[in-house]
Amino acid sequence: MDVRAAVAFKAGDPLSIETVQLDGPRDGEVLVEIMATGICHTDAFTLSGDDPEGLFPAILGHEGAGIVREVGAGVTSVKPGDHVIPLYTPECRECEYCLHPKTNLCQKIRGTQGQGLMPDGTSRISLNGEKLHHYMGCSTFANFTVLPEIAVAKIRPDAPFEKVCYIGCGVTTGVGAVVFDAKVEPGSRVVVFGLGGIGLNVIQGARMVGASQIVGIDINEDRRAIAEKFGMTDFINPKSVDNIVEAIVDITKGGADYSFECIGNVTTMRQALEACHKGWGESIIIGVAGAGQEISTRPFQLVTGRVWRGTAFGGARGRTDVPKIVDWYMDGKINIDDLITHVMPLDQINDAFHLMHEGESIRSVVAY
Ligand code: NAD
Ligand code: DAO
Ligand code: ZN
Ligand code: ZN
Repeated sequence: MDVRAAVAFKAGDPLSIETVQLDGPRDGEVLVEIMATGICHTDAFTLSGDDPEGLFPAILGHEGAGIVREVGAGVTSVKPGDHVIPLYTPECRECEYCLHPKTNLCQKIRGTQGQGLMPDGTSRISLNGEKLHHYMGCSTFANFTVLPEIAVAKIRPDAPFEKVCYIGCGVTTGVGAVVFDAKVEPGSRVVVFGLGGIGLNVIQGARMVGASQIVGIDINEDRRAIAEKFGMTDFINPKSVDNIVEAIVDITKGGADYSFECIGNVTTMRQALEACHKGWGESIIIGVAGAGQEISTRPFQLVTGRVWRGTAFGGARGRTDVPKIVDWYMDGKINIDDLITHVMPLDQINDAFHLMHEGESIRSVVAY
């Protein structure tokens, strides 16, 4: 079938709106009509060429929501008409990782997904006979896409697509990092580096679980007001202090119980660790640093009880946890509406990248 898509032909170029050809779902796959997609920093990271796994030409996008239109042979968990959110971290419920209680990193289709292919090793997308790569197993910058059954979360039908698409990455990554991975306790002092599309969700996750102090760190002063709305109690602009680690240790009266790095900068990753409380503070890396970059600290930071860890997709098991997060939104426990600052048609998708780079948007959403 013909599909409207934004194609990334090569790193650094704007996306190009094209009519591409999409093959139907094969065994264990589903055809989904994408109704809305968010544009995440990670799409920009890949488009920039900094992503070591980036493949071109490709259809990017991994933060979507839509409706199942057709299912391939053997599909049992969803049917045409079901509303779903695509999962770049699938949940097969049978691999060694899915059966392990300490990870959400299902490995069932990891190899082919990393090669921009469906699990049978082929692509469903082409343009004038030339193969296009899938992206993160999702490719939501197209009004239809094909996904493995294990990579869709069935959600309630009354949830608005142009809001809950954000649960496909940013909301789940931020809120989940607090709830599923760090397991922040009520009364905790939390520090969040980077108040963008991820960090603001860390803030609202911390508020939801009852953190007593939530310190936000950002070089963009404009982020202060929105972060306060989401639960931030204190703000520090690193440009306004001599030593950001000392400033955090001071304001938290000894250091963070939990810090979250939501920028992707190895310098702020070190600061986030060293701003943790001696003896028990945990620093969780969410940001994705550029290819080849490395983190460092004095090992004595860890010897004296600080913990350094990371999280992908907020530790969420997609098919199980994403429908719950949709419920949290529909029940008013989390706020998505105020984070979606721009909505646009597909043919204006390049504006979303511009707004992100200028720091003018929190989340832009394409509504098909
Ligand atoms: P964003 O661009 O919306 O937000 C980043 C924020 O950091 C901005 O507000 C910016 O002003 C601030 N910032 C930049 N440099 C800073 C500095 N030196 N000190 C303080 N603040 C600074 O990005 P986002 O969408 O929130 O994504 C954040 C990171 O999370 C990215 O690296 C992205 O790739 C990553 N990510 C990770 C996962 C995961 O599962 N681990 C999922 C999604 C995104
Ligand atoms: O299982 O080895 C693996 C890879 C899992 C990838 C998880 C994604 C990590 C976060 C990247 C940013 C997502 C938008
Ligand atoms: Zn993302
Ligand atoms: Zn699995």
